Amino acid sequence: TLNIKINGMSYEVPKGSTILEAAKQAHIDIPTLCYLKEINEIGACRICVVEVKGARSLVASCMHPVADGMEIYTNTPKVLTSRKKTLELILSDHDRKCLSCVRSGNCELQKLCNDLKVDNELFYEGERTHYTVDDTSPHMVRDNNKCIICRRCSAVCEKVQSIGVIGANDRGFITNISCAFDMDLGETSCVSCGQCIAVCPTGALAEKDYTEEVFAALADPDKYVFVQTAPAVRAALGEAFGLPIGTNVEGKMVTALRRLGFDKVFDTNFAADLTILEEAHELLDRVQNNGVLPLITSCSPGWIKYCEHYYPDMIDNLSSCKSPQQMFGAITKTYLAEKLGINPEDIVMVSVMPCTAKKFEIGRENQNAAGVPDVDISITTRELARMIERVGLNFLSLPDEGFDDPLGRSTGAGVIFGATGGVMEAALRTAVETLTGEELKNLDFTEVRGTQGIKEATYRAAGMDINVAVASGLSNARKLLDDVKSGKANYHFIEIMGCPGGCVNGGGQPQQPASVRNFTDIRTLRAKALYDQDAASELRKSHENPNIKMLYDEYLGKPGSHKAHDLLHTTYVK
Ligand code: HC1
Repeated sequence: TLNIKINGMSYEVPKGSTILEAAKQAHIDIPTLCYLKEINEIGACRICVVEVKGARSLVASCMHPVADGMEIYTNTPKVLTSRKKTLELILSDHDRKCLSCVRSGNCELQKLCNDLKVDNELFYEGERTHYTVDDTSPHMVRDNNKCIICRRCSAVCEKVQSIGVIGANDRGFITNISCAFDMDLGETSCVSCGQCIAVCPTGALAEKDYTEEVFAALADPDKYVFVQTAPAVRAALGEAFGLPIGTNVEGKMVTALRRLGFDKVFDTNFAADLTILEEAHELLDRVQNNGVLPLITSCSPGWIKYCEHYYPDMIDNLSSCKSPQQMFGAITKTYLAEKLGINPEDIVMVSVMPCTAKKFEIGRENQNAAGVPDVDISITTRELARMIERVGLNFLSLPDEGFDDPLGRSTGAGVIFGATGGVMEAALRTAVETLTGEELKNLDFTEVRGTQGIKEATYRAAGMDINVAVASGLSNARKLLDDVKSGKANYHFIEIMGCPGGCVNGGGQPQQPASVRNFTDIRTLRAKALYDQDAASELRKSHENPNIKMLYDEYLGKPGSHKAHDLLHTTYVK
């Protein structure tokens, strides 16, 4: 450890800490803007400056390591004035329509301006840049008039997702974050993952908001409006209402949806169970009949688009299963519509997802089992939170209610889909029991749990070794696929999720500010909510879901049947 002084008080801090980290241990939150731990460590914005005795100028605390005997001052007039000036300069070229901004109330810039008493927004009023809003991609809107050029978005796009479709163009006053050759985002190979939105400190990046369309459907007396909620939504929606990260709010979420006016409140987890039956069947079929291996999961639409763009030679490895979101819509508009005696054209299927790429997925080809789109509107967790606020529902005091039957019933295997490794674990529970014909003693495949970017394991069943791997975050997917292609790795089954940590960390989840992200393992906390729900579930294997059994008995026949293929499987673009 090292001995240092902060604001005249002595502290012992670990060697290798930055000043920012050392101050955190001393209960001092130094403000940051551009800094994102391990993603954007560029020390550029100068909000986190502090005085260090003996240094010639103020230093950026996010990057500056502590040294033994260092004396640091975080709150001198010089420091506070410098931070305020930086903010005034940012505001001099910032669209200050805070009243109507989607981030009002959780904008990091707004909070800093309040905290640092920036009381004259026009201090450096003068020339302004003006940008056209880019709404060309299916999932998001980019408004550079609100961009502060912190570069968090481009760092996450390039380093975490290994895509890099956005970056700084031009220089000086007109520096702006945009695509190569000023192309629209919709023209690039952006995969719609929304990780850039999740890290944006302001309202410059936001999902395309479809809340008005949902309200309009709810108000239409001729429509049956059904909703499905993704596994990971329940683990994060509470954050939008101030609950601690990792609080499972499934019961309140269901109640809120019912009171918003949805005719049926269903659970995507049901379709996650259905996916497992189809995908486990596909895996065993490929293993036993010399099919293309490794089989790779297909639930994450950001990953699918990435594969189509960057690994077109591996398209045949993708599972032909539609994602649970799409299977859900397909079953609702065929099986359920027939059961209820309603016309699929009169159903509006809304999905609530932690994901922005799901907005893209609903418009893909070959996703219309009943001749109409399987899913009509996909909204994010954040949009649902806004709907709840708009109608004045007091979320925190709502009672807990349960999902509707029959598509609200699910198992613990379905809920863990929302965390990296969860689809693999759920599939193994079913595949191993199917292969051996025996009941598994231990349902926890702990080797594939956890937030590491790449995980590997080998399981022995019915005399054969099953090699599996799990990757989350697209740069990890790239590493794994390169190993597969070079012959360095040999797997039967791979799970890939586009977002690092899986859907719990999706681009549509409530945004946590960098002050939280830099010091909290958000993914692990949200994932724990799902694993706890699984552990507490009466049924933990997809093939034991009684309503899935009923669906096969009454309608689909067997997993992999002709009808199942017609309704639940899809194709990809090479
Ligand atoms: Fe996901 Fe999935 S787990 S993709 O991460 O397979 O979005 O939560 O809904 O479709 O079930 C997302 C989550 C989600 C699908 C399921």
